Amino acid sequence: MVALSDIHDPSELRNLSLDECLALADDIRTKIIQTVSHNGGHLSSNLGMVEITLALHRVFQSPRDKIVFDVGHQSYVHKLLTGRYHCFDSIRTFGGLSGFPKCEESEHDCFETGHASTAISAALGLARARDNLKQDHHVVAVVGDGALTGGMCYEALNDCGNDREKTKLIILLNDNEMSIARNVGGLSNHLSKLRASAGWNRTKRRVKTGLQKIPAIGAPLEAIIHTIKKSVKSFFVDEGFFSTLGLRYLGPIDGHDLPTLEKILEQAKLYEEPVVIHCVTKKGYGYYNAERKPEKFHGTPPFYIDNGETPKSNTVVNGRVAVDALIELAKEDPRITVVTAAMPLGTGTNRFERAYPQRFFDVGIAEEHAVTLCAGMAKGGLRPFFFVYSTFLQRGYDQVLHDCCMQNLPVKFMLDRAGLGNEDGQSHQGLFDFAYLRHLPHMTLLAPCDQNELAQMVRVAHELPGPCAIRYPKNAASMEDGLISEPFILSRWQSLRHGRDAAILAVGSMTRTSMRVAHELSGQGLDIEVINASTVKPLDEGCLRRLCTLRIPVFTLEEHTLLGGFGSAVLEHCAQFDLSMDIFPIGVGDAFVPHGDHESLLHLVGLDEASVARKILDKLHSRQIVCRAEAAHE
Ligand SMILES: Cc1ncc(C[n+]2csc(CCOP(=O)(O)OP(=O)(O)O)c2C)c(N)n1
Repeated sequence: MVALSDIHDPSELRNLSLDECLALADDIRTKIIQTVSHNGGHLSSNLGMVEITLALHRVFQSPRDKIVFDVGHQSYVHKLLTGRYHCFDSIRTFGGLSGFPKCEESEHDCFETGHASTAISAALGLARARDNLKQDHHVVAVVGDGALTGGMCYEALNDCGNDREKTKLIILLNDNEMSIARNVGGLSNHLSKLRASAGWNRTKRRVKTGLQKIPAIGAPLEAIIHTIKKSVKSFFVDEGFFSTLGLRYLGPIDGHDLPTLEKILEQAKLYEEPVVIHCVTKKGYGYYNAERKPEKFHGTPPFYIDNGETPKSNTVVNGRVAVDALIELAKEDPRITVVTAAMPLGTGTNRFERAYPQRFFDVGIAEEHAVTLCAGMAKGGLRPFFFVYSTFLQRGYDQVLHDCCMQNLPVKFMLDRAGLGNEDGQSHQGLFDFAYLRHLPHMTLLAPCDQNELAQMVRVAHELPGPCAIRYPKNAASMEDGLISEPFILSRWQSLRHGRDAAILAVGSMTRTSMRVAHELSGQGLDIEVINASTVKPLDEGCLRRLCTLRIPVFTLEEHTLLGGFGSAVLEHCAQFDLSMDIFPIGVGDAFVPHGDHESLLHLVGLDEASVARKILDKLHSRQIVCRAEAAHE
């Protein structure tokens, strides 16, 4: 038997017997379970993808043939089979393998993903490039039924069905009936009907025997296609969605049945047009705890393999604080509704669903739709709150602008996972929200420094007549209570510590850092004021004027990109209103930030306490403020 550690290239898989492949499948599952139990990561999606990935690599010749994984969170098996076994233990750790496809890691990763529903568009683009450049290889998009709730998929499928330009493309739909949570919506219902109307188990058997009758590869093409049509047509039933779009549909087939998968993929290769292969899998397949709780193990922190438990933590994540505050408010105001785009658990809004099922809406992975849905709700008299990760609202930019802000509608955006600190890496860092929201007329932008302030902001945001976004990180660590003593007032920044040598205008999670830095620098005789700039738009003009009269250097500090961020806002304001001050923005530079633990990433971008202190000290040295302070101290 061949060991997984001996597979250095997917081409080696093609010589293996079925038994060897099945043994390999077991090894892959064991390796993934062990690694994810240690590092955390996307477990159940990958366990469900083992046979599909083996089949893909046995039938296609990567890297010549291109395989695009939608979202990319299910690419661990692919990584193990494409020469990354020996560094797989490092997955999702700082400097280690990414949890998503990364072109720089391997020539077998042909397109980078992280956000959902992009694979069909990307694969169609690769296919059209192939056609125009007169190349000859296969392109496969691997898409989950959850990702298929995203609007981009429909735009791409519609384009695939374009009669004039039909091209050779394989879309492998991995249908496990789950997004992160149970999948939602009409298409999901349609897939269920396909499974049911095909008489799923019966079809499974018939397809198997039917396919066994199909001649082996190398038989004359026409004979093969004729046989496929005869044998496949009677089993595969879609007269609905995909066929209507002009796409050939094959399925449903058992996505854990390796021989059947390989046969179907071989047949799909023969079509000169787009083919959808509908595979049915079980999320978490092969690990009891993940099969039982696929949502919990979709993206899991480290856990104990024997019982599936995660180490207990006493911290309350910030999202939960925000949702609980809203649950309270919703008692008083029946107009409050909550919307999520397929993230009820991650955003904590499943708690709101339990309290108010009729006022909760999971729209699937459909951020653009969610925003305009909220705009419609607001126009219709409701008070919607859209809980969404900062990075995923990037999708809904035009909807925020065009549908919410232009009409000044009371839609509230609760931006979770703002800032750094994500093992998921570049695609998931929440570093751009101020920049993509700040310039929109009517928008109010808030960033609490602790959980108490977050809860207060929910109430204040609710009372605002227009759109408002509150951004907060997941981690409670930088947001534990105790920083603010006065109530939150819109556009009124609170001074948390007085000082006469310099001031730090700190935003959100950076407020605690600023307090520590100021404390540390006080040991060197520096007296630094720390201001909690919790309203990022509109700015606190009074505070800026006061700082201007003090004539001290002002540092802005934010866990956000410098371009277009809070520091930029302060600079722009001061330039516009002739407030003459020395302003030094500190934040994230103009580069994508990779994956890693929060501490390492803060250090990497220079936002850890030591780096911030050094930056401030250097500036003050260069301005000779340090020498003055030292002299005064002595
Ligand atoms: C635009 C966007 N919104 C939300 C997410 C978060 N997310 C990651 S995977 C996932 C579910 C994907 O479900 P599916 O495609 O069926 O794959 P499965 O994990 O079930 O195999 C979601 C909602 C995302 N990656 N991108």
